[in-house]
Amino acid sequence: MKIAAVRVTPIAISDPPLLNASGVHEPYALRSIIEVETDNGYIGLGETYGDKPVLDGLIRVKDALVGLSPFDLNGLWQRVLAAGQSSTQGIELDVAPGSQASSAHHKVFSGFEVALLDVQARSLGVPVHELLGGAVRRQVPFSAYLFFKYSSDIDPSYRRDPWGEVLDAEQLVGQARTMIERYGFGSIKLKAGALDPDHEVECLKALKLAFPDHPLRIDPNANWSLDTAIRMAQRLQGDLEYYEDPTPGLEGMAALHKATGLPLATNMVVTDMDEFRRNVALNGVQIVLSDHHYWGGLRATQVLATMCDTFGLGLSMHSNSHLGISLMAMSHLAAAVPNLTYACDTHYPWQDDEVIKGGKIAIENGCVSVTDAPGLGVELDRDALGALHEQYLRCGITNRDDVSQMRKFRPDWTRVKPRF
Ligand code: GKR
Ligand code: MG
Repeated sequence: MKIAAVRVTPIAISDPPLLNASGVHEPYALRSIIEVETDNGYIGLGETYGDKPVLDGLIRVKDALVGLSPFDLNGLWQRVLAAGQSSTQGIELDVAPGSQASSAHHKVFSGFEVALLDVQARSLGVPVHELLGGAVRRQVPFSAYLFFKYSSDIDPSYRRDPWGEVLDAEQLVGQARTMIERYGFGSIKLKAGALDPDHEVECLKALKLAFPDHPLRIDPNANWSLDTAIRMAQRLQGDLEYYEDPTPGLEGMAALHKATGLPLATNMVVTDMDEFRRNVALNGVQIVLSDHHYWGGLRATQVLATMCDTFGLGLSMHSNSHLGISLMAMSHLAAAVPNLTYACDTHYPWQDDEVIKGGKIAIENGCVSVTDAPGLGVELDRDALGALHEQYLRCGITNRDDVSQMRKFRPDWTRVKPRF
């Protein structure tokens, strides 16, 4: 079996005005959809970032894969290296983690690796989790990922969303209630770093009161100074499952852990093995949020999991805006990693668009189920792919830029971190 054709299609998916440390989400988030077709008729699917450097990298590699065996993942890595890498200029390093040059190859490799694993599994008639060593869980838990947000009425370019404005505690508890009623999530993550820290902590406390049995996490994306992060930690003691990226830098996180003893988590300061090594030396964070999209694929993330196990670190999973192919890749991976004991992050409830047949994947009791269907278990809806590609061409966005988007609403907004 050889690869006969590879297609990479950039798409734009509608996205609500979610607030974060950098600014606000644009009306569209970008993804790349990858199809790897073999000479005997199998098609494997992958999904990854759609920002220009990653898209360019995928396009540079794709034709070099023709003729390769889909089982030859080392051959894939050699071709990715041979194609060189794109500049990350213009990319928002803060909100698109793993954007540093060291992960450029890993991101391109990962997009194709998932598609090749999907082909391998389909040709063998087994699910992807079986290729990864077998599922230790069939139901993969995700957390309710809450955001402060503007109403979609703020600008006609946003698709109208039913979530409304969420800026205070009552509105946030309402958002959590809807998410939990709809999807059954058993834990909650609050994206913070957007509003005044004392106000965000008040909101978290309101969540604690409303959902006393749900483990809570807060993630200010390094937008709090060390002093602010320590002060908020004093207010948060006892409320948190973990404290995610409150303050910048590994050294800052190490100082925070030393001062507070709170379990710290990150998807910002441990994004490759070099940072992993430094983190072990510093005891900066105790929980690493994995993400196969920038750690170099499903198998590389299993290596990360082994490293976490070896060094006594916890393992969770990070997310950016994404669709169902990514969700299933995340779920097959999480199903096959025994020490991934925290509920994973996902932006999936925030996305209405979908690119797979049958529409949105079900999240029930807070979990995505993995089955024994071959491969990732999802098929591409070509009409939807075409429409979302048209949307990409129409929207004109080629790189995520939450800072410039925020300036439309607050002209004095600047790129500064930590802001508080
Ligand atoms: O979508 O605004 C967002 C998030 O802030 C995202 O960009 C982060 O990468 O979800 C992520 C996180 O956990 O830091
Ligand atoms: Mg985070």
